[in-house]
This record gives sequence, C-alpha cells and structure tokens, in this order.
Amino acid sequence: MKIGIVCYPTYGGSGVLATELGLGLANKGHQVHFITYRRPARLGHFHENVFYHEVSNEDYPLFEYPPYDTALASKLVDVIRYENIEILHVHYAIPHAAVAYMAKKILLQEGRYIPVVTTLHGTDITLVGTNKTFAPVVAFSINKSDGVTAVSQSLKEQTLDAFPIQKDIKVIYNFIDFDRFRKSDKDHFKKAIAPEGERVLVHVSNFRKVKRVEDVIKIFKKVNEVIPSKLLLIGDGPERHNAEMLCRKLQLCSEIRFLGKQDAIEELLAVSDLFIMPSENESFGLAALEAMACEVPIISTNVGGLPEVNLHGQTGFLSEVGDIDDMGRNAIKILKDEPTLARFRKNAILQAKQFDLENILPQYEAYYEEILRTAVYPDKRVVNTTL
Ligand code: GMT
Repeated sequence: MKIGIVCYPTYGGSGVLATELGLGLANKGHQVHFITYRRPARLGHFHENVFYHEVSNEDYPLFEYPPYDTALASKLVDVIRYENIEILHVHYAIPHAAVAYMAKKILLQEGRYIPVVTTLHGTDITLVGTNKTFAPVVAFSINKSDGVTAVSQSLKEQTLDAFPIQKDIKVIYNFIDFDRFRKSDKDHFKKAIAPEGERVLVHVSNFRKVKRVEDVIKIFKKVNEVIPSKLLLIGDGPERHNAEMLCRKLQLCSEIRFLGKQDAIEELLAVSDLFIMPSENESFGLAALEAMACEVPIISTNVGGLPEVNLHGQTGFLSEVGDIDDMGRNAIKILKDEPTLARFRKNAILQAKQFDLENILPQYEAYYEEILRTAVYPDKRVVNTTL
C-alpha cells in the first residue's frame, strides 16, 4: 500500500506513535509518505520505503497567523496526486482531520478519491477538541473521515460523549516495539545516577500542565523520606521552570536530575525502578507503556485509558488525581523490597506484551484494507460524490 501519514513531528505521544507506525509499516514493505512541517523526531535514519515531504508555509506581512491549514491541504493534494497515495492516515484531529477533508474534496473534483483515516490521540478530544473554539470542526471532520480510530476504549467513550458522532470508532491501542524497548544492562549508567544503589524513579513527559509534574516531585519526596532514591525527570515543556522551583523549595535538587529531551529513553528506563505518571488526563499513556516494556512498574492516576494499561495491584497502582499521599504510599509498597519489586517488574512486562507492535500493526493494516474496500471499491463514485 502507499500510505500518507500526517502528524505533529514533535516529541508528543501522537507524533511518536505515528512515526513508529509508519516505520513499522515500511518494514512490512508498504511505502510510507510522511507529510509534516518538520522531520518527525523519531525519523532519524534512511529507510528505502519511507519518504518525507515538508510543508512549508508562506510568510506575508498580512498574516498575523500564517495559514498552516491551507499550506498543509495544498501539500496533501500535491503529494497524493503525484505519489499516487492510496490512503491518508492523519494523527490528532486538530487540524489534521479537517485539512484532510479539504484535500479530499479538492481531489474529488479530479475524480480521485482518497480515503482518510483519523486517529484520535487524547487531548484533541479531551482538552482542546471540546473547547468551543474548535468543537464544531472537530465533530464535523471526524464524521467525514472514512475511518476513525481511538487509542483506548476510554477515549472512544469520551469522544462519543463529547460529540454527536455518527461514525463507528475502532479502538486500536498504542503499541510498543520490543526490539527497542527492553531491559538492557546499563550498569555503568546506574552507578552514575545512583552510586549508593538508591532506587531510581523516573518521569517522562512534555511537561505540560496536564502531566502534573509538580505531583511527581511531591510523590518522590514521600518516597525519599523512607527509601534512599533518585528522580530522573525527562522531557521539557512549559512546566519545567515551576518544577525546578519546587525542587529548590523542597531542597531536593541533589536527588533530582532534569535531563531534558532525550532520544534514547530506553537506556534511562533500563536503570529505573519505578515510573510516575500522575496525569490529570491520559487517553492511553504511551510513556508508561514504554516503561513497562523495560520492566518498570507504574504509579499513575486512574483517569482515561490508564486503567486499561496499568493494572492496579499487578503492574503498579492507580490513584485519584492529586492524591499524593496514596501515590507515595503505593510507590513505597512497590520499592520496599526486592521480591515485591521483581514481581511488579515481571507483571509490567507481561502486560506490555499485550501491546506488542507485532500484534497491533496488523490491526492497522486490516483496518486500512477494510476502509479501502468499503469506502472506495463497492460503489466507487456513488460514495464519493455524495460526500
Ligand atoms: O500528552 C502527550 O504526551 C502528547 C499527546 C499527543 O497527543 O501528542 O499524547 C496523547 O497521545 C498519546 C499517543 O496516542 C497517548 O499515549 C497519550 O496518553 C495522549 N496524552 C493525553 O491524553 C494527555
């Protein structure tokens, strides 16, 4: 298949997932075309089946806001036309689903039908999407997609609650590549980070408000009072400054390391004992899954799709948002002795296997095939012209 992929090329979960999906599809022989404004963060190496088309935007004194949507729609039309893309998969509804609809209508005038699959990732529904600034367009463009997927059952339900959706939404979970994410021997790292054999706690995110990074530090404080430990904070974003200020206030700076954005996250997860995800909202929690694949148990909240990933009492624990005391207590329960930690580690990797790329990738392929069959082939232009 020739597949077009649109995503945010940044470090956000939706961009990571979209890039890994594209690479996985390319490894299976599909031709994958990424259409984005920058090369996606995880698209670092040459692959014979991967193509990258950059969306450039025109600056003009009149534009206070350069019209990215228009630039992307035009680029999509161009790439789909000349590369003969068969199916377009857009990640994150805003603005990608609406832009895809625009490109589809333009191409339809030429008698070319491009089926569009939209994957909902989370904040495009739960935070930003329901905002009245965007809501009508989000609902409309989801309904106009040929196929819609959500990354958890919870996100599907939240979407159906929030919008008048007539489309069937298929749940296809986030996935993990075990070739990359697995526990490896990084003893030299461990010694550098925790020279006295301290427990290593870790948090990875884009440091947005929704991630509640300050809660991570407060939970760590509770653990640190009882168990010798270190905290690694990986990623960067708007909340970093506040997090640093809190470390200073709590006099924890010598126990906490801010590592910024990292590419080889798996190497840091390999030396970690516990992952903390106290998010206010989380449609799935890809960062938690990456940790679990490296045998790291999870302390998380119980929101969104997290209970579908983190099994309470087995792979970690779930708590109410903001319940620092409970999360602190649970963290100590897991870290208190080696046999308990080993049991949680084992359960974490077993659960992560449910989301193995090898299982999830064929679900996307089958879904594309179904969309191509039902949206195009049975009654071709009849379906097309009624759009
Ligand atoms: O919050 C992030 O990490 C970024 C965000 C995004 O849309 O880029 O991630 C969302 O998509 C991920 C991949 O599907 C999910 O695993 C995350 O749970 C989801 N984030 C939220 O719902 C807050």
